[in-house]
Amino acid sequence: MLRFLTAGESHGPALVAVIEGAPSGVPFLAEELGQELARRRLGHGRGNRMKIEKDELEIIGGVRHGRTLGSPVAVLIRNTEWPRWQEDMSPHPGSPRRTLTAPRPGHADLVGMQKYDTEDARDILERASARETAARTIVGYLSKSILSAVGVEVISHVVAIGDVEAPDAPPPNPSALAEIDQDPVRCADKWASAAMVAAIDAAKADRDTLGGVAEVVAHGLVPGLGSHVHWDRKLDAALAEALMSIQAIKAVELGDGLRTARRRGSVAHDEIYLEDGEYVRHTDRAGGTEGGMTTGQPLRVRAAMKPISTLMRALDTVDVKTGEATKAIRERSDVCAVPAAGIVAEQMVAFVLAREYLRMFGGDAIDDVVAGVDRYRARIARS
Ligand code: EPS
Repeated sequence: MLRFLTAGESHGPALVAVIEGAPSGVPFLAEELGQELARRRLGHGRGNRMKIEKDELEIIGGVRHGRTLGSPVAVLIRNTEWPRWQEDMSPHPGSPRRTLTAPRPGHADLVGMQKYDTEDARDILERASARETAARTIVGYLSKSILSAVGVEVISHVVAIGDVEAPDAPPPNPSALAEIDQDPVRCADKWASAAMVAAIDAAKADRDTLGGVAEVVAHGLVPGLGSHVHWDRKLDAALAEALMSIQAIKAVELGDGLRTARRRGSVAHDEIYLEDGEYVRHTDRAGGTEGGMTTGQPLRVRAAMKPISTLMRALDTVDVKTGEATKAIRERSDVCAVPAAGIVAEQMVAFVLAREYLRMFGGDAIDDVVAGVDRYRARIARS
């Protein structure tokens, strides 16, 4: 079973990801991983740190000459900011120069301080930070490499920022990804993109922040990933869990999701036809899953991100030391991180899909997985 752990604080020396259960023979190249990490730093509305932070990576296990060995894959990303923080974030005994006692509404700060028995919000916010998603990108890169061997590609694009929405359009193909990545907000629609950039600039001028929605699309899937037989084997449930685990994600939608709830049954589903020996559906309202299993159509899932809770115009809070009303602490902050959240959503969807491929087709070597997929495809073919 493919699984992973990450460790590391936002301003600690490094982040690390350990991934276990990947087959041998999967291409794993530091240069490609570096490119994937760079994609996550993209996007209009990101703060200064993204200009400074370089994601210096080191592969420390599980890979030899550009391929996985079947042993745990471990990768370290050094925080280039560490030299400025090594005193404050030192692992050795001592005390910080100053403690942060004004928790930010919307963050893990206050509840974390109560739960973990600390009066310094830094003890909490350092790990709650979305910096952790850099480590998830390592997991996503390995997952995509497994998926690529079985002909699956996972991409993402931004469909809303604040109240600006991209017009409804068919989900983009993998060939559109380079252009999407070049767009300042990773939106496939040029007009909507310009309005999104303007909305971010306006929020910044007001010292405010913006959320939005990113859509992940996976092409080339076999029908039948996941299962109807039990609650914790349903693929849509696993996708929702994985996406909801991303910092600041407040809602997940499969296919037309909420819009489907408002339709009549006669126009809510994807009717089935047999054409040239293949089952086809001419609509994709369900988002590519039925009964908790993939249908073989493109998978389409959306994640909605709340506006970042660290505002330059700080929100009301209470100082936990004095009990007095005050303004929340202000760290440097991004105005909008939806384009980056879309990349992270891509990584988490890729992880869930790769895990399902390995669960369904097994194999300790990637060629065995591929052979299993080919055999299955041959069995379900109608002629
Ligand atoms: C983050 C706050 C900012 C972001 C950071 C996530 O960091 P800082 O407080 O150091 O300016 O830049 O994101 C990353 C470093 C990253 O790699 O994504 C937060 O509080 O979530």
